[in-house]
Amino acid sequence: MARLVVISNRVADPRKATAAGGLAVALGSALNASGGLWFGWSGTIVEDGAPGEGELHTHQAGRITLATVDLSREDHDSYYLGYSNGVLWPVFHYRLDLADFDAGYIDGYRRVNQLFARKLMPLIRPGDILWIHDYHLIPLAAELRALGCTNHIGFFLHIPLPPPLILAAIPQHEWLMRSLFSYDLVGFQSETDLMHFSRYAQKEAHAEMLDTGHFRAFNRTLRAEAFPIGIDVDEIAALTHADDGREMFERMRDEYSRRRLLLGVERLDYSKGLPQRLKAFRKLLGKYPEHLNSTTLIQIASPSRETVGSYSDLLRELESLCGSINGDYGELDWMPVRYIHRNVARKRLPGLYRVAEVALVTPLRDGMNLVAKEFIAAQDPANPGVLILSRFAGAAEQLQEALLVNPYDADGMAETIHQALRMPLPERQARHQQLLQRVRNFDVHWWRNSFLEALQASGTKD
Ligand code: ADQ
Repeated sequence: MARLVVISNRVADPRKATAAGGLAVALGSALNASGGLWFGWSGTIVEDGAPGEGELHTHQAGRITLATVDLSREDHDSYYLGYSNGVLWPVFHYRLDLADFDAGYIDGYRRVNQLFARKLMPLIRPGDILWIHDYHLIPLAAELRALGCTNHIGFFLHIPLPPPLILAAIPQHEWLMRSLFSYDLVGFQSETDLMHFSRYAQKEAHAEMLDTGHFRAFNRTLRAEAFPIGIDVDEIAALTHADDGREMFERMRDEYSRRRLLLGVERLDYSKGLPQRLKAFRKLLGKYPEHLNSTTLIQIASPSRETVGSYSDLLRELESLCGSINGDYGELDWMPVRYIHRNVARKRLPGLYRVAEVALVTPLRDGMNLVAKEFIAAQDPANPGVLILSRFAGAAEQLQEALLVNPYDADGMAETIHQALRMPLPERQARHQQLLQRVRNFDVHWWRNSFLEALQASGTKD
């Protein structure tokens, strides 16, 4: 069995399972089986560090070697805050208006990818297979190839790939897309993302489409395919019944025994459609008075990237929207919106999912959205909640039995929430059964195994 090397911006210790999450656990089990290596940023910022330099730290976590590199303040700010989260994240989520095309960022992005390649190269052995994750590291394979790496290298993009004309707004789009051709396999979340790649490759890069899924350009051939990421269904089910999950469920059920609960859970991010959701909830209360004094929206938004300007603007907008809904509609004994700007411990989340009657997963754009899948896995099949899902989440391609909404349409979304709250039990059960089956069939183990099988089968075709 080939040794697996995983490279991602952040590295998690898979032994700390419940804190690390399903993805770390799934990758951890593949790394453990092959005695693998996980490489990435250490999380440490060296205030006066030299750009392009960083100390390498290695330690063992069971059979897995964790190797991490520190970043200088200048590299962190241009690579992570600047190019990754100020250019690629907004553009890939179709938000050209929020992109900050500061000319200095790209240098830091390239410098850190070169630093990672230099530090990683001596750790790679012949026959290793390399799996690189996400938009922070698009050019890493090209940098490794420049240093002579001939191993199989795969890339998975966790966020959406926009249509060619949006992508083309990035001044370095040609270089970025050319970098993808240093991989043997490129994986996307959805068929839509794959279609955007295919259109870009053929129109802008004049790639030749070979047999299904293979593209040839820049003297290299790569395979591109959709591998929708899944969750560890058994892990979520077990957390639902474990002490913390059960305690959360019982406490919330008792506290809100006279209320019907709607739930939103995400990182606080403009891609998640939070203001639009709150406006729809306000419409619901305005149009259907039967929900006054009876329905509560619990909105959990964990802090995220707070030093990026557009995120602090969003925080203020949300606080003001929640304040005005509560001020206009609240009663002494009923708050329509409970907004919590904090992280909820992973082991408690499933209990919260289970107590909610409706989950509102309504991003404006999302690569996949695992909250939607976790909500399904945490339900009681005998009395399941209803999933309201944005048609612009990657998950919507698979979860067709959810109530699909357009998050830009506040009136339509208010109607759908009303419909969800009135849905008869047999319909809820039938929809949930189909959704659970799909979430189970395409779980995180399926995702990991199918990507790695495809990567192993791909050859380096120069
Ligand atoms: P994210 O944008 O972070 O991930 P998502 O997939 O919804 O989005 O969440 C990832 C994990 O974070 C989930 O396991 C969820 O439980 C947890 N989480 C979210 N909010 C939380 C909160 N407030 N408290 C505690 N835990 C919380 C990116 C892409 C997604 C893609 C994933 C995986 O943006 O589209 O689905 O990667 O590929």
